[in-house]
Amino acid sequence: MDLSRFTFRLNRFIFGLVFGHSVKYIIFSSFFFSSNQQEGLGVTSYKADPWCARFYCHMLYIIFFPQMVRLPAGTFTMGTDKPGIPQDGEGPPRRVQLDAFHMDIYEVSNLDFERFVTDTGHVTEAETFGDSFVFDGFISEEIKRAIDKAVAAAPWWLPVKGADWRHPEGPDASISDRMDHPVLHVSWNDASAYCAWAGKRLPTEAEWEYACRGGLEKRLFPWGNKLQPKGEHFANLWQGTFPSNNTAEDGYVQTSPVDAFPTNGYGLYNMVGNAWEWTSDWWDTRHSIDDAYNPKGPASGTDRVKKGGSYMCHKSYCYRYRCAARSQNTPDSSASNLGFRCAADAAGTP
Ligand SMILES: [Ca+2]
Ligand SMILES: [Ca+2]
Repeated sequence: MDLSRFTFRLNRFIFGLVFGHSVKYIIFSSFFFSSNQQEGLGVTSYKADPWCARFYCHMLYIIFFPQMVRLPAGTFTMGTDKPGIPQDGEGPPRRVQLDAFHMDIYEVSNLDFERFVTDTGHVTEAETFGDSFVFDGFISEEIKRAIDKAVAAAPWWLPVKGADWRHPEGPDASISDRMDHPVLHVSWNDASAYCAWAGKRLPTEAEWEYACRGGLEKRLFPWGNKLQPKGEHFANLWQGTFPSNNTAEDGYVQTSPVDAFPTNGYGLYNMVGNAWEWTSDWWDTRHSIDDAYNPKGPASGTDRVKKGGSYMCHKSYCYRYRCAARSQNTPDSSASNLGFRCAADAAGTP
C-alpha cells in the first residue's frame, strides 16, 4: 500500500469516527459548497460569495475525500480468450496502450448528481420521457397494477411511470436515505452532461477496463480470479436464485453506498457490481486484434457500451461482473441498475 492510499484510508477512518457516514456528506458537501461552480476536476474555481470559508472547506474535502485517482500510463490485455458470454464480443484479447488518466474513485452518487441538477437545472431523459425501467421485485403492488407492458426477453423489467433518479422504484420511492448510493436512471446523454459539468468526461471502454483490472493482468475480477476470497464478498452482486430469491449475503438487496466493499489495486470502489457504468464507446462485438493506442471504439453506432454488471447480476443469467464483460444500451436508455463514473485526461503526463 503506497503512502497516499494509506493516508486516504487513515483520514477516512478518523472522519468516520467523528462523523456518521451520511452526516459527513451533508456537512462537507451540501452545506459548505452546494453552490460552488465546478471546473477542471472540481477544485479550480469558486464562485465569489460571502462564505470565504467555503474555499478552505472545499480544499479540506478534496484532501480528506479525494474524488479521483491518477492511473499510470501502461499497456494491458483488453478482453479475454475465455469469454463468459462470447456473443458480447469479450474477445479476442488484444494489447492496448494507454496514456495516464484520472478516474473517479466512486460511482457518481445521488448527492453528486443532486449538486449537478441544482447547479444546472438539468432534466434527465427519464424525466422527459416520463418513465424508466425498474426491476419488478422492487415495485409496489399499487404501481405494478398500472403497468400493462414488459420486456419479452426479460419480463422482470417493467417500464414505470414516474421512475427517475429521485424515485428509483417509482413515484412512491425516495433517495433521501440513499444519497451516498450510485445515481440510477441516468441515460448516456445525462451521464455525459454530468461529466462535462464536472470538467471531466466518460471513460473509454479501454480506460474503464484498465481501471477495473487494478494493475492485475488477465484476471476475471478487479481483485483476482476467485469470486469470494476467504469467503468474503468483494462486490455487490445477487446471491440466491435469479430473479425469484435474493438472499443478499453481501449485505445489500439493492444498491450499496459507493464506498462499500474493498477497493481494487488502483484504489477504485465498485468497478464491478453495484451499478452498471456507461463508457464513451459505441458498441460493436467485432474487434481488431492489432495493438491499439488510446482506442476510443467504433466511429459510430446505435448503442453505447456499459461495463461492470450490477447488484442484479447472478452467474446464472448475467455473468457480466468481470472486467472483460460488456453490454450495451441505446444512449437514451435508463434503468434502476445503470449509473456511471467519470474520467479525465492527465495533462502533461506521459
Ligand atoms: Ca447484493
Ligand atoms: Ca459499478
